[in-house]
Amino acid sequence: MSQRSYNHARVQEYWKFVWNRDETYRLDDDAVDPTYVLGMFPYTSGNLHMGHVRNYAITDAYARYRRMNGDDVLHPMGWDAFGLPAENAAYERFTDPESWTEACIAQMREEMEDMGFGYDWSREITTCEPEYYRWNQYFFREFYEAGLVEYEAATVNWCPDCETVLADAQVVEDGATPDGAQGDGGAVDVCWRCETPVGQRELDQWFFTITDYADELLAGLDDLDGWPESVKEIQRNWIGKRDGARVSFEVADHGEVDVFTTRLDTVCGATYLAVAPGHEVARDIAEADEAVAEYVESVRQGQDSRSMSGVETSATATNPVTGEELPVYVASYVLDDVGTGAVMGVPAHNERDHAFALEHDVDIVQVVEPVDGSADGLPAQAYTDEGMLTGSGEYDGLASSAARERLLEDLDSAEPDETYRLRDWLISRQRYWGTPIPVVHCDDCGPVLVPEEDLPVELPEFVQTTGNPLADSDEFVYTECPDCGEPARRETDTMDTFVDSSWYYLRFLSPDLDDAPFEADRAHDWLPVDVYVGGEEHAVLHLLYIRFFTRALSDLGLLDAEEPVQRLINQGTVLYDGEKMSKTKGNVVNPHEYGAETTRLFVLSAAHPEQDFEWTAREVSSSYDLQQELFEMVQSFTDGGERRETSEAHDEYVAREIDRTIAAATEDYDRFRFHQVVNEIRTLAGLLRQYREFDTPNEEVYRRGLRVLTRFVAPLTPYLGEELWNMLRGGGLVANADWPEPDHDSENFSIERSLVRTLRADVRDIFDVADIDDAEEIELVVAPAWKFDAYEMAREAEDGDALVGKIMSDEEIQEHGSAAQSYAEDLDARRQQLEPVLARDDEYELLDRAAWLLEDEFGAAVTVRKGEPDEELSGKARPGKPAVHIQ
Ligand code: ANZ
Ligand code: ZN
Repeated sequence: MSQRSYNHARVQEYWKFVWNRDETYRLDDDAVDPTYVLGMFPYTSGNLHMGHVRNYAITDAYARYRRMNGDDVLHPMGWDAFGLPAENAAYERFTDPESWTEACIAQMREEMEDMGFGYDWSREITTCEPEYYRWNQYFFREFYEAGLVEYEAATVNWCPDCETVLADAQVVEDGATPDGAQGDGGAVDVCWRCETPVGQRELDQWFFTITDYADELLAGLDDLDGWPESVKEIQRNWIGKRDGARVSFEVADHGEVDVFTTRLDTVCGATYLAVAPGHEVARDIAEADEAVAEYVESVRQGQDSRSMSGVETSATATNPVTGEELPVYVASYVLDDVGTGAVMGVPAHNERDHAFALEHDVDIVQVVEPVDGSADGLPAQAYTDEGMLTGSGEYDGLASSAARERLLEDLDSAEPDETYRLRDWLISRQRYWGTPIPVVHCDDCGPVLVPEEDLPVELPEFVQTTGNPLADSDEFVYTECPDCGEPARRETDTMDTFVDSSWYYLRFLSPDLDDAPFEADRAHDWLPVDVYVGGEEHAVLHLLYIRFFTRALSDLGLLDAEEPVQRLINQGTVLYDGEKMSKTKGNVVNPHEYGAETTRLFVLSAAHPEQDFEWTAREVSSSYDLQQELFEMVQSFTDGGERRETSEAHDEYVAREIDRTIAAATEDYDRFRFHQVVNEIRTLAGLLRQYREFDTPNEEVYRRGLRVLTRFVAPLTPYLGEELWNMLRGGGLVANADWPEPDHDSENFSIERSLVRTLRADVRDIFDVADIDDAEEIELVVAPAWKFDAYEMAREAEDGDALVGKIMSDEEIQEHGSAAQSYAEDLDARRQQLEPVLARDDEYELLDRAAWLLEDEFGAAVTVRKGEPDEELSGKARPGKPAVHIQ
């Protein structure tokens, strides 16, 4: 017999060829039972790293499992191809972002194919292609017309030397590199190109008004049962809803100023009013007051970065409750776009107000004290907890929450209000490698949308420049106004790449469509994505934007889905020596170092997808060994050897254990517990080897065992799966094979498993404790029938029942006298912990079939019998726990 060992490389090449030739993973357009399995598509960085491999091994294993269960599985892949790193690489390598990106994609696609990921490559999408990004522009238009786009001044980084706007990532600390390590505190922010210190500027920028959806996005989280709690909590915090009140203060000569507060109960402690530098009243006052004008300008220029800076104005405000006159400040810590852009300053009870008051010598007036009389820390620090009101006239003695309610009733100038931490989504980027924003600026008409028929607005050719290559291209910039036809300038900002990834999951459904971004009917059939897998770092930006887009597109009538993703899995981190594998730490393991399938199998077997795990060479090699072992088993089976046709008790045991493994592994697959699947595979393989050595195996049972093993391993190591399936003459590809089903009812499977497991452990203990080394016989005695009856009564008893009396009132049990009495008492004591057991005959049969395991392990003959009522061994036996007698 020729014994080959498993040749990974050859097997891999062969089946890769077959899959491509047969388009095995191509999804039929007329799918009827859709399952959409998606991994977050990668940024095109050049190489697959271990994080990618883990991410995509998870989706691939699950997609393959669902396919074998008969689903029409959509499992696509594409490229998040725009972004700043491509631009940086172009400068470093004197090339252009497009060529660099193409090279990265070619490399990554090849590595993915080696890994055996079964993608429908006919649906591949690449976000930097005009066929894709034109739809970003289309959505921009749709959003604009629906009022979801704003064009507003915002502060940006500015390099005075390059005379250009810098993205945050282009601002580095002195001495660091753009993608690089963080310097120590106190370092200066400089331009990544010329190292000139960076300033701030106010420029008009494009925003998507995601805040219009703050409420919906927040409420929607409650229905996302398939999302990890942690991600939902991060999103909740990010949206940051705050309930409070809007109160208006009368400011002499400037009218009413509204403030937003979460602590209306502290209103009597307000000792000043502060408005943001961009607030109407600040601008108003600045017209007549030079000091204020200077301050506002310095903040605007980014020159005043002291956190508690501010300037007192000559204006005064009236406290609506106390009637006191309060000073009015313009202060930079009050943010323009939070709440109303104005606050009532309560230094005694708010930390920022406290710091401001110390800096500017404003009064600190306590109006809340701890209910339990504990220390409040004032005046050295703010007391920010709730408590009981003091110094608040008629409200004294009320608890904070009661005071807020009363004040809301009493004050005409106050009403309930809420605010969010969430800001609008700034999508403008002053860089080249992104989707051009489809707008033309006309001196007469202002910003005008590029008409739909003129889309896409394509990127001009890349040039190496200090500024924005789009702005450097006259051909790109100078155009005509779509409205009036006069000369006009194109917008030179491009879109944040998160726009690209906010709807790509829809494009996979109809990747070649050229008159719409996606087909609404198909989206209706396929959404939401059944399983979405990716890193937790995307908990907010990407996963919030994709939810926003889905809702916005539905409101625009383009889609009818509220949420894009049903089940979200954040894969854990692969660690090396306790740290995340990363280039900068120099602790990366190249996924190809150990061979594609060994790596796959290891990352899937090491832990639950959501758990972190440590990369260890020893465990990697055990993944390698498992593949060799399975190969050897199948090979020696198909090479021939003795087989038996007859069927005995131990064959039946193995047959049923195969059933039990099918049930367990199937449930594990359903719950993404691939590491448990691997345990099931190892255990069943071990059992089959033991069986083969114990006796000439029954042909049918053994073959079935190997075929089941092959189908279990196929989603994890698909190349090996195909090879084994082929050797076993399984018929067709294992990728398309049917998932195995148990031959028997699975109801008692776990009871059976644990009975045998406990029994073997018990026998081992007895051998150990009694120091037996050559036993002749092991006798297993099933408990007498009356004990099973009593056990059943105990399990069925209601909480209040007097159990002992009830059991003893049964005539047949009664007959057994004091033995019955003490067993009844024992059951009564354990009545909360009584696990279900098999019926007596079933227990007997199970033991009879499992007897060979003991025979094999302990080298003794095993007999199994049902105990007679009054013999000694019966006294020791209990349901689910046979008596063991060793001679
Ligand atoms: C008065 C007050 C008294 C407040 C007090 C708090 C405690 P948090 O604190 O994060 O829940 N605020 C409102 N608008 C603001 C703006 N535009 N810029 C900066 N701060 C602003 O957020 C709510 C609080 O943030 C509000 O409640 C307000 O200060 C401040 F003992 O009002 B509070
Ligand atoms: Zn015009």
